[in-house]
Amino acid sequence: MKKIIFSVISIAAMLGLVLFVIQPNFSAAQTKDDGGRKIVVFKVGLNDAAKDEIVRWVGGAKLKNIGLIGAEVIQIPSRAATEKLKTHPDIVRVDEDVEVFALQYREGNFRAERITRSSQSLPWGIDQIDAELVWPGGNTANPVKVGIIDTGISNNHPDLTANVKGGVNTINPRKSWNDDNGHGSHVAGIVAALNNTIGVVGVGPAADLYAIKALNAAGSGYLSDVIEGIQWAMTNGMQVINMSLGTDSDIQSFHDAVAAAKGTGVVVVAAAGNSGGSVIYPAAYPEAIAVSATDKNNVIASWSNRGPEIDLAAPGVSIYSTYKGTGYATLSGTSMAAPHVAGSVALVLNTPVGGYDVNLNGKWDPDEVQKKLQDRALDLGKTGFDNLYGWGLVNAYKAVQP
Ligand SMILES: [Ca+2]
Ligand SMILES: [Ca+2]
Ligand SMILES: [Ca+2]
Ligand SMILES: [Ca+2]
Repeated sequence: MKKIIFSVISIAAMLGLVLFVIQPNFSAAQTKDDGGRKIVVFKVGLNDAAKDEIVRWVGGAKLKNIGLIGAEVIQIPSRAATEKLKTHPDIVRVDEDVEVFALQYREGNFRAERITRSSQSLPWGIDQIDAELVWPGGNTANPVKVGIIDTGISNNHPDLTANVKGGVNTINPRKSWNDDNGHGSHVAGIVAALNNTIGVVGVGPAADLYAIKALNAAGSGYLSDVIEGIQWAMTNGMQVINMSLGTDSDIQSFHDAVAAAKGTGVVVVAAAGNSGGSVIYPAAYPEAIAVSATDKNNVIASWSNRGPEIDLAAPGVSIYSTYKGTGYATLSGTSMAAPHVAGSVALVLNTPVGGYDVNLNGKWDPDEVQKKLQDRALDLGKTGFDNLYGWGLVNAYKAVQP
């Protein structure tokens, strides 16, 4: 009798555990998995004809290939078709093609404050991380290639265009990578606005910028277009990728793409998010350098995301930089913090690797760059690593010293 009661309790306990584990995912699937765009990962080695046949089998329409992760983006007509697709033995996974967002912090009455100044000013963030102390030594991040995966970069900005060497529009490859929002141009200017007599100056004012337009005029886009942007960056020799964008959803395809980029030596920098909560994706992936946002007093912004995934902090409150067209604007967000780090990465890549060459291959690898930036950062908050500032405020000048 005792034994039977025990088994009943055990089974009940097991059922409870199973329900507990399954339920969160199940409810998420119910609300989101109703057809629409999916990132469909096929078994390795499957040929195109076989893939096409599977897509037809569920009444889907192929939108694009993402070879980097062995996937296709497919428009699926219904939830039932998605479930059917998942049962096919040649399908590894069906991921949601979630929406990703530019991480600009929008206050109550948000309006990009546009001011055009007659002479060049040194933005406070560039000064705070001591980038301006690096340039007199001859290091202006030239010709390090930095890919800005964002809303594009202005194609006619007098403070940017000499550094913009190319780009792509992954939303529609027949269309321009020109910025129709302003966010991407702002991020690009923080990395590498020109050191001349107008406007602003970036962290690495002679870095080569590449506009990878994956977000639309409203500052949002499909994850698949961002992943295609990562693929483009790898194919075109980017050394650094800045992603001032993110999503709350942890999608395996996104993680795989970021890991693949890092695996080929690309340094991936990402904004932590602006909800004041935990770090979002891709910043939360261990393969990305996650950046939180600080103000002029080196205090974390109340809205900056935080957590054990934060690697570094950088200026992100009231940052003046280039904007769409020929404009300038003051914006806030972890979107503005990440490019201070991406620019610092570009400066470090232009120095000898020296003692940081842990794997002794004679060149910088992403972990080595990150380690040096962390070692040379200004510790803030609690002594040593903490969840608000990571290893501290990035310092470009200290990071380029031997
Ligand atoms: Ca300074
Ligand atoms: Ca300038
Ligand atoms: Ca190395
Ligand atoms: Ca600290």
